[in-house]
Amino acid sequence: MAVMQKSVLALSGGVGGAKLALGLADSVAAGQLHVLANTGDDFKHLGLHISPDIDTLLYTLSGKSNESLGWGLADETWTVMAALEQLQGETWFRLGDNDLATHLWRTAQLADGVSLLDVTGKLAAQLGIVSHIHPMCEELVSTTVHSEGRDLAFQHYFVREQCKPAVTGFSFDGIDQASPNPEVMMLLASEALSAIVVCPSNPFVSIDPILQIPRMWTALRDCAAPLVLVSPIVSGMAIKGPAAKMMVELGMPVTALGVAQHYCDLYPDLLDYFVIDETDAKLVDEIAKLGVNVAIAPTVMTSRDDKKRLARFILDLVE
Ligand code: FO1
Repeated sequence: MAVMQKSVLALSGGVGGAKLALGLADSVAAGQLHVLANTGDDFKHLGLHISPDIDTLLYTLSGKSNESLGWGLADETWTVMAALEQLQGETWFRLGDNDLATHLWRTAQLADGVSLLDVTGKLAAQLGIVSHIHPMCEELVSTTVHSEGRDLAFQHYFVREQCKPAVTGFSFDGIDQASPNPEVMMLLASEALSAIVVCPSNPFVSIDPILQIPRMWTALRDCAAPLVLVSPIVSGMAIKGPAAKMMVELGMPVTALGVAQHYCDLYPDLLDYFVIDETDAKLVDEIAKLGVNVAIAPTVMTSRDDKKRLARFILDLVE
Protein backbone atom coordinates (compact mmCIF):
# COMPACT_ATOMS: atom_id res chain seq x y z
CA MET A 1 0.00 0.00 0.00
CA ALA A 2 1.38 3.43 -0.95
CA VAL A 3 2.29 5.63 2.03
CA MET A 4 0.90 9.15 1.71
CA GLN A 5 3.69 11.73 1.58
CA LYS A 6 3.06 14.50 4.04
CA SER A 7 3.75 18.14 3.19
CA VAL A 8 5.72 20.88 4.89
CA LEU A 9 4.52 24.48 5.18
CA ALA A 10 7.22 27.14 5.46
CA LEU A 11 6.55 30.80 6.36
CA SER A 12 9.04 33.10 4.68
CA GLY A 13 10.08 36.63 3.91
CA GLY A 14 12.88 37.32 1.41
CA VAL A 15 16.54 36.27 1.39
CA GLY A 16 17.02 34.44 4.75
CA GLY A 17 13.71 32.64 4.46
CA ALA A 18 14.23 31.69 0.84
CA LYS A 19 17.55 30.01 1.73
CA LEU A 20 15.84 27.60 4.13
CA ALA A 21 12.92 27.16 1.72
CA LEU A 22 15.45 25.97 -0.87
CA GLY A 23 16.93 23.51 1.65
CA LEU A 24 13.43 22.23 2.44
CA ALA A 25 12.55 21.93 -1.27
CA ASP A 26 15.68 19.79 -1.70
CA SER A 27 14.74 17.60 1.29
CA VAL A 28 11.04 16.78 0.81
CA ALA A 29 9.37 14.79 -1.97
CA ALA A 30 8.73 16.81 -5.16
CA GLY A 31 5.73 19.11 -4.78
CA GLN A 32 5.41 18.60 -1.01
CA LEU A 33 6.75 22.01 0.03
CA HIS A 34 4.29 24.87 0.46
CA VAL A 35 5.68 28.33 1.16
CA LEU A 36 3.48 31.03 2.67
CA ALA A 37 5.11 34.28 1.56
CA ASN A 38 4.99 37.72 3.14
CA THR A 39 3.42 40.29 0.85
CA GLY A 40 3.58 43.17 3.34
CA ASP A 41 6.52 44.56 1.29
CA ASP A 42 4.42 44.68 -1.89
CA PHE A 43 3.93 48.09 -3.42
CA LYS A 44 3.03 49.93 -6.59
CA HIS A 45 6.06 51.47 -8.29
CA LEU A 46 6.19 53.07 -11.75
CA GLY A 47 2.68 51.69 -12.25
CA LEU A 48 3.85 48.13 -11.57
CA HIS A 49 2.83 45.67 -8.83
CA ILE A 50 6.07 44.61 -7.13
CA SER A 51 6.07 41.56 -4.81
CA PRO A 52 9.68 41.47 -3.56
CA ASP A 53 9.47 38.44 -1.25
CA ILE A 54 7.50 36.32 -3.71
CA ASP A 55 10.07 37.17 -6.38
CA THR A 56 13.02 36.34 -4.11
CA LEU A 57 11.37 32.95 -3.46
CA LEU A 58 10.67 32.39 -7.17
CA TYR A 59 14.21 33.27 -8.20
CA THR A 60 15.84 31.34 -5.34
CA LEU A 61 13.81 28.15 -5.79
CA SER A 62 14.52 28.21 -9.54
CA GLY A 63 18.27 28.80 -9.03
CA LYS A 64 18.10 32.15 -10.84
CA SER A 65 18.59 34.59 -7.95
CA ASN A 66 21.24 37.26 -7.86
CA GLU A 67 23.13 36.11 -4.79
CA SER A 68 25.48 39.09 -4.58
CA LEU A 69 22.64 41.65 -4.60
CA GLY A 70 20.30 39.48 -2.48
CA TRP A 71 17.34 40.38 -4.73
CA GLY A 72 16.52 40.25 -8.43
CA LEU A 73 17.92 37.94 -11.10
CA ALA A 74 21.47 36.76 -11.78
CA ASP A 75 23.16 37.95 -15.02
CA GLU A 76 20.88 41.01 -15.07
CA THR A 77 21.21 44.03 -17.40
CA TRP A 78 20.09 47.57 -16.50
CA THR A 79 19.29 49.29 -19.82
CA VAL A 80 15.81 50.45 -18.76
CA MET A 81 17.13 51.94 -15.48
CA ALA A 82 19.85 53.85 -17.41
CA ALA A 83 17.25 55.24 -19.83
CA LEU A 84 14.95 56.14 -16.93
CA GLU A 85 17.81 58.00 -15.28
CA GLN A 86 18.25 60.06 -18.47
CA LEU A 87 14.59 61.03 -18.11
CA GLN A 88 15.22 61.91 -14.46
CA GLY A 89 12.68 59.26 -13.50
CA GLU A 90 12.65 57.42 -10.18
CA THR A 91 15.60 55.04 -10.05
CA TRP A 92 16.10 54.57 -6.30
CA PHE A 93 14.35 51.19 -6.57
CA ARG A 94 16.34 49.34 -9.21
CA LEU A 95 14.46 47.08 -11.58
CA GLY A 96 16.65 44.99 -13.87
CA ASP A 97 15.61 44.43 -17.49
CA ASN A 98 14.73 40.76 -17.05
CA ASP A 99 13.18 41.27 -13.61
CA LEU A 100 10.98 43.99 -15.18
CA ALA A 101 9.33 41.34 -17.34
CA THR A 102 8.07 39.64 -14.15
CA HIS A 103 6.57 42.89 -12.82
CA LEU A 104 5.05 43.88 -16.18
CA TRP A 105 3.49 40.46 -16.65
CA ARG A 106 2.21 40.24 -13.08
CA THR A 107 0.67 43.72 -13.29
CA ALA A 108 -1.08 42.92 -16.58
CA GLN A 109 -2.42 39.60 -15.25
CA LEU A 110 -3.74 41.25 -12.07
CA ALA A 111 -5.40 43.95 -14.19
CA ASP A 112 -7.11 41.15 -16.15
CA GLY A 113 -8.59 39.87 -12.88
CA VAL A 114 -6.22 36.93 -12.28
CA SER A 115 -5.52 36.38 -8.56
CA LEU A 116 -2.06 36.97 -7.09
CA LEU A 117 -2.09 33.28 -6.11
CA ASP A 118 -2.65 32.17 -9.73
CA VAL A 119 -0.17 34.70 -11.14
CA THR A 120 2.43 33.40 -8.70
CA GLY A 121 1.59 29.79 -9.62
CA LYS A 122 2.01 30.55 -13.32
CA LEU A 123 5.35 32.30 -12.72
CA ALA A 124 6.54 29.34 -10.63
CA ALA A 125 5.50 26.88 -13.35
CA GLN A 126 7.33 28.94 -16.00
CA LEU A 127 10.46 28.80 -13.84
CA GLY A 128 10.16 25.03 -13.39
CA ILE A 129 9.42 25.24 -9.64
CA VAL A 130 7.51 22.26 -8.25
CA SER A 131 7.04 23.73 -4.74
CA HIS A 132 3.92 25.83 -4.10
CA ILE A 133 4.35 29.53 -3.29
CA HIS A 134 1.28 31.08 -1.67
CA PRO A 135 0.91 34.84 -1.12
CA MET A 136 -0.25 35.44 2.47
CA CYS A 137 -3.41 37.12 1.12
CA GLU A 138 -4.85 38.66 -2.05
CA GLU A 139 -5.43 42.14 -0.60
CA LEU A 140 -2.70 44.80 -0.67
CA VAL A 141 -1.26 45.06 2.85
CA SER A 142 1.25 47.89 3.16
CA THR A 143 3.87 47.91 5.88
CA THR A 144 4.50 51.34 7.40
CA VAL A 145 7.65 51.90 9.42
CA HIS A 146 7.18 54.32 12.29
CA SER A 147 10.29 56.33 12.94
CA GLU A 148 10.94 59.21 15.31
CA GLY A 149 8.36 61.78 14.26
CA ARG A 150 7.55 60.36 10.82
CA ASP A 151 6.05 57.38 9.05
CA LEU A 152 7.73 55.75 6.09
CA ALA A 153 6.38 53.36 3.47
CA PHE A 154 8.39 50.13 3.81
CA GLN A 155 10.43 50.37 0.60
CA HIS A 156 11.19 54.04 1.30
CA TYR A 157 12.60 52.98 4.67
CA PHE A 158 14.35 49.85 3.40
CA VAL A 159 15.74 50.84 0.00
CA ARG A 160 15.58 54.63 -0.39
CA GLU A 161 16.74 55.40 3.17
CA GLN A 162 18.75 52.14 3.51
CA CYS A 163 17.20 51.30 6.91
CA LYS A 164 18.94 54.32 8.48
CA PRO A 165 15.97 55.88 10.37
CA ALA A 166 15.54 54.54 13.91
CA VAL A 167 12.31 52.56 14.16
CA THR A 168 9.71 52.90 16.91
CA GLY A 169 7.16 50.42 15.54
CA PHE A 170 5.38 49.04 12.49
CA SER A 171 1.85 48.88 11.17
CA PHE A 172 0.33 46.85 8.38
CA ASP A 173 -2.25 48.98 6.62
CA GLY A 174 -5.15 46.98 5.19
CA ILE A 175 -4.42 43.88 7.25
CA ASP A 176 -7.73 43.91 9.14
CA GLN A 177 -9.61 43.61 5.84
CA ALA A 178 -7.35 40.85 4.50
CA SER A 179 -8.37 37.19 4.32
CA PRO A 180 -5.85 34.43 4.91
CA ASN A 181 -4.82 32.37 1.88
CA PRO A 182 -7.65 29.78 1.55
CA GLU A 183 -5.39 26.96 0.27
CA VAL A 184 -3.12 27.34 3.27
CA MET A 185 -6.09 27.43 5.64
CA MET A 186 -7.29 24.15 4.10
CA LEU A 187 -3.84 22.60 4.50
CA LEU A 188 -3.78 23.63 8.16
CA ALA A 189 -7.19 22.08 8.78
CA SER A 190 -6.22 18.82 7.02
CA GLU A 191 -3.90 16.12 8.28
CA ALA A 192 -1.60 16.65 5.31
CA LEU A 193 1.19 18.54 7.10
CA SER A 194 4.13 16.98 8.91
CA ALA A 195 5.64 20.32 9.97
CA ILE A 196 5.26 24.07 9.89
CA VAL A 197 8.59 25.86 9.64
CA VAL A 198 8.97 29.56 10.34
CA CYS A 199 12.10 30.46 8.38
CA PRO A 200 14.78 32.77 9.85
CA SER A 201 13.18 35.90 8.39
CA ASN A 202 12.77 39.30 10.01
CA PRO A 203 10.21 38.89 12.86
CA PHE A 204 8.82 42.44 12.59
CA VAL A 205 8.43 43.06 8.85
CA SER A 206 8.39 39.56 7.33
CA ILE A 207 6.76 37.13 9.77
CA ASP A 208 4.50 39.42 11.87
CA PRO A 209 2.54 40.55 8.77
CA ILE A 210 1.83 36.91 7.89
CA LEU A 211 0.82 35.99 11.44
CA GLN A 212 -1.36 39.08 11.88
CA ILE A 213 -3.65 38.34 8.94
CA PRO A 214 -6.98 37.71 10.71
CA ARG A 215 -7.33 34.04 11.86
CA MET A 216 -3.83 33.13 10.63
CA TRP A 217 -1.74 32.61 13.75
CA THR A 218 -4.49 30.83 15.65
CA ALA A 219 -4.96 28.44 12.70
CA LEU A 220 -1.20 27.75 12.79
CA ARG A 221 -1.35 27.24 16.57
CA ASP A 222 -4.32 24.89 16.33
CA CYS A 223 -2.87 22.80 13.49
CA ALA A 224 -1.82 19.28 14.58
CA ALA A 225 1.58 19.60 12.89
CA PRO A 226 4.42 20.88 15.11
CA LEU A 227 5.64 24.41 14.46
CA VAL A 228 9.41 24.99 14.38
CA LEU A 229 10.84 28.50 14.29
CA VAL A 230 14.48 29.17 13.37
CA SER A 231 16.03 32.19 15.05
CA PRO A 232 17.11 34.90 12.60
CA ILE A 233 19.49 36.25 15.26
CA VAL A 234 22.79 34.40 15.66
CA SER A 235 25.47 35.52 18.12
CA GLY A 236 23.66 38.83 18.59
CA MET A 237 23.59 39.61 14.87
CA ALA A 238 21.20 39.22 11.97
CA ILE A 239 22.74 37.23 9.13
CA LYS A 240 21.25 39.74 6.66
CA GLY A 241 19.00 42.77 6.93
CA PRO A 242 17.98 45.16 9.70
CA ALA A 243 16.46 42.78 12.31
CA ALA A 244 19.25 43.31 14.88
CA LYS A 245 19.27 47.10 14.38
CA MET A 246 15.48 47.15 14.81
CA MET A 247 15.73 45.16 18.06
CA VAL A 248 18.22 47.68 19.48
CA GLU A 249 15.93 50.56 18.52
CA LEU A 250 12.88 48.82 20.00
CA GLY A 251 14.76 48.30 23.27
CA MET A 252 14.84 44.51 23.00
CA PRO A 253 17.76 42.24 23.83
CA VAL A 254 19.50 41.42 20.54
CA THR A 255 19.64 37.68 21.11
CA ALA A 256 17.77 34.55 20.15
CA LEU A 257 16.09 34.92 23.57
CA GLY A 258 14.78 38.34 22.51
CA VAL A 259 13.34 36.75 19.36
CA ALA A 260 11.70 33.92 21.34
CA GLN A 261 10.25 36.42 23.82
CA HIS A 262 8.76 38.45 20.94
CA TYR A 263 6.93 35.44 19.51
CA CYS A 264 5.83 34.07 22.90
CA ASP A 265 4.44 37.48 23.97
CA LEU A 266 2.51 38.13 20.76
CA TYR A 267 1.47 34.59 19.87
CA PRO A 268 1.08 32.46 23.05
CA ASP A 269 1.49 28.69 22.53
CA LEU A 270 2.38 29.09 18.85
CA LEU A 271 5.94 27.72 19.00
CA ASP A 272 6.60 24.03 19.58
CA TYR A 273 10.33 24.13 18.80
CA PHE A 274 12.74 27.04 18.65
CA VAL A 275 15.99 26.35 16.80
CA ILE A 276 19.01 28.39 17.83
CA ASP A 277 22.51 28.42 16.44
CA GLU A 278 25.18 26.35 18.16
CA THR A 279 27.01 29.57 19.08
CA ASP A 280 23.98 30.55 21.20
CA ALA A 281 23.82 27.28 23.18
CA LYS A 282 24.22 29.22 26.45
CA LEU A 283 20.69 30.64 25.98
CA VAL A 284 18.95 27.26 26.07
CA ASP A 285 17.79 27.37 29.70
CA GLU A 286 16.45 30.93 29.53
CA ILE A 287 14.52 30.20 26.31
CA ALA A 288 13.19 26.90 27.71
CA LYS A 289 11.69 28.90 30.62
CA LEU A 290 9.29 30.41 28.05
CA GLY A 291 7.79 26.94 27.64
CA VAL A 292 9.37 26.16 24.27
CA ASN A 293 11.44 23.13 23.26
CA VAL A 294 14.85 24.44 22.26
CA ALA A 295 17.00 22.69 19.65
CA ILE A 296 20.58 23.56 18.73
CA ALA A 297 21.98 23.35 15.19
CA PRO A 298 24.38 25.13 12.86
CA THR A 299 21.88 27.62 11.39
CA VAL A 300 24.12 29.80 9.22
CA MET A 301 23.42 28.81 5.61
CA THR A 302 26.25 29.63 3.24
CA SER A 303 26.32 26.67 0.86
CA ARG A 304 23.49 24.60 -0.61
CA ASP A 305 24.63 21.76 1.66
CA ASP A 306 24.20 24.03 4.73
CA LYS A 307 20.63 24.74 3.65
CA LYS A 308 19.86 21.06 3.16
CA ARG A 309 21.52 20.15 6.49
CA LEU A 310 19.39 22.63 8.42
CA ALA A 311 16.24 21.48 6.60
CA ARG A 312 17.08 17.84 7.38
CA PHE A 313 17.71 18.73 11.03
CA ILE A 314 14.25 20.33 11.29
CA LEU A 315 12.51 17.42 9.56
CA ASP A 316 14.26 14.90 11.83
CA LEU A 317 13.33 17.00 14.88
CA VAL A 318 9.59 16.73 14.15
CA GLU A 319 9.62 13.12 13.00
N1 FO1 B 1 16.54 46.09 -2.55
C1 FO1 B 1 17.46 47.07 -2.51
O1 FO1 B 1 18.16 47.21 -1.50
N2 FO1 B 1 17.61 47.94 -3.58
C2 FO1 B 1 16.86 47.84 -4.71
O2 FO1 B 1 17.02 48.64 -5.63
C3 FO1 B 1 15.91 46.76 -4.79
C4 FO1 B 1 15.16 46.54 -5.93
C5 FO1 B 1 14.30 45.45 -5.97
C6 FO1 B 1 13.58 45.17 -7.13
C7 FO1 B 1 12.71 44.09 -7.18
C8 FO1 B 1 12.56 43.28 -6.07
O3 FO1 B 1 11.71 42.22 -6.13
C9 FO1 B 1 13.26 43.53 -4.91
C10 FO1 B 1 14.14 44.60 -4.84
N3 FO1 B 1 14.88 44.88 -3.70
C11 FO1 B 1 15.78 45.91 -3.66
C12 FO1 B 1 14.76 44.04 -2.51
C13 FO1 B 1 13.58 44.29 -1.63
O4 FO1 B 1 12.88 45.42 -1.79
C14 FO1 B 1 13.83 44.00 -0.14
O5 FO1 B 1 14.92 43.15 0.05
C15 FO1 B 1 12.65 43.33 0.47
O6 FO1 B 1 11.47 44.05 0.34
C16 FO1 B 1 12.88 42.97 1.95
O7 FO1 B 1 12.48 41.67 2.07
